Amino acid sequence: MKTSFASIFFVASLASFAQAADVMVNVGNAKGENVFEPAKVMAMPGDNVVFTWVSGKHSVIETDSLTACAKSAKPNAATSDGAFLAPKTWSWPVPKDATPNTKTWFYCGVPGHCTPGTGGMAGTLLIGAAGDAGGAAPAPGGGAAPANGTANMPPTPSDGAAAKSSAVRNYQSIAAGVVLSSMCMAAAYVL
Ligand SMILES: [Cu+2]
Repeated sequence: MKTSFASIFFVASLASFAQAADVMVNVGNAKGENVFEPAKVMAMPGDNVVFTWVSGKHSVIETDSLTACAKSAKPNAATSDGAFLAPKTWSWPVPKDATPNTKTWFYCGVPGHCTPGTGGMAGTLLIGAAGDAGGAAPAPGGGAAPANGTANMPPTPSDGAAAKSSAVRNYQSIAAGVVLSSMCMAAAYVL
């Protein structure tokens, strides 16, 4: 009984970290350069990579390498369906069943912006795993999935709550997430 109760909270706490996020990429920049900024991003399955045209005329097409400059062979390859002038936004929904810890790429199909074999206006999309944070890709070595999920615990509340008696703390800290956090710790222990 205790185990299942804790497990429910454990799953609930993980779910709170699994909400879809928008990962932003600029298409072109204020200097009018043919670039994606940042050119390397991480998104979780279910996130949206939101491309915002800043300058120039560009497209966004999924590709199978950083220098292929050709549409991905995947049957469901993502594409902005044409080249557009700023202002324009287009969202690439990362499939919920995308495989964590894999990469895919995107390039601009406007002639001259990406050169096969050389690259150019192209970028990398890392598919994150549980415990990763979306956004600009982390430095190499960072973002590895934790072995037991404890890295996903909410931050411990400040000292003020801890100084109170445990009975009082249990009631007062529900909003602060302490109960959720402790359930989470318990679940991590029993699972
Ligand atoms: Cu372009």
